[in-house]
Amino acid sequence: MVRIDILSAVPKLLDSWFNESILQRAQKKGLAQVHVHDLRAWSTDKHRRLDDYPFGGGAGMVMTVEPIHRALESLMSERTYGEVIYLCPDGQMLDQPLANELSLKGDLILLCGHYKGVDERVRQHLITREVSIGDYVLSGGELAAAVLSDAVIRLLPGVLGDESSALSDSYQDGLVAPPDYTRPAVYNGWKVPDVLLSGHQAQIDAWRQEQAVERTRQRRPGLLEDQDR
Ligand code: 6GU
Repeated sequence: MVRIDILSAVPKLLDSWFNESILQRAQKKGLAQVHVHDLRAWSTDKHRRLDDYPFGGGAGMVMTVEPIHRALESLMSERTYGEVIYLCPDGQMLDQPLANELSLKGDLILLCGHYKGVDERVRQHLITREVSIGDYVLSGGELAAAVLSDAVIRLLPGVLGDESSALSDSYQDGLVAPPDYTRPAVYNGWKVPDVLLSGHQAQIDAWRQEQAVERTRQRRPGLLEDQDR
């Protein structure tokens, strides 16, 4: 059982997400638990504020250290976490190898930034790692936390129906996935490749491998370069 605790200033953004989809199945099967916490619960401010003006001036607000520190102390007094991850646009880029690594870490805390982000001392002293989901800016870390949780939880043994399907994902072997087809064999004159109907498994496997390599060359040539590293 992997437990993911998400700290957010806007927890209701995430509640519906984790109560649907594959993630709900994983939770029902007892393979994962996701707990979304409202950071305001740890604010000592009389208005439950989580942010304040930046020292030195400038636009935007900064999330203060204290509620985050108190939230982390409270969670970490209950159990040991493998990582405390701050989601931010300048973190390490999430890719499949990182998702694989995080799926082996045990319980995780995900801290969602908002406004301009958090006081730098949170990043220096309270977290173990910083992750981004891509080179674009979102208005908060919640979507990134949902993306990261999905990528990690679906890798846990037993979450996907077909045990092999997480391993045949795009990117898992450093290639994008080959094309899939289902019935009918001809639709509107559009035909399924003959080899897939041939019943010849070795030829089918070879065709899929060839397609995966060719598609990777066309769409994600960088993945082929990464394999030489
Ligand atoms: Cl983790 N947070 C925000 N605010 N923007 C992002 C991101 C995270 N990853 C990519 N863009």
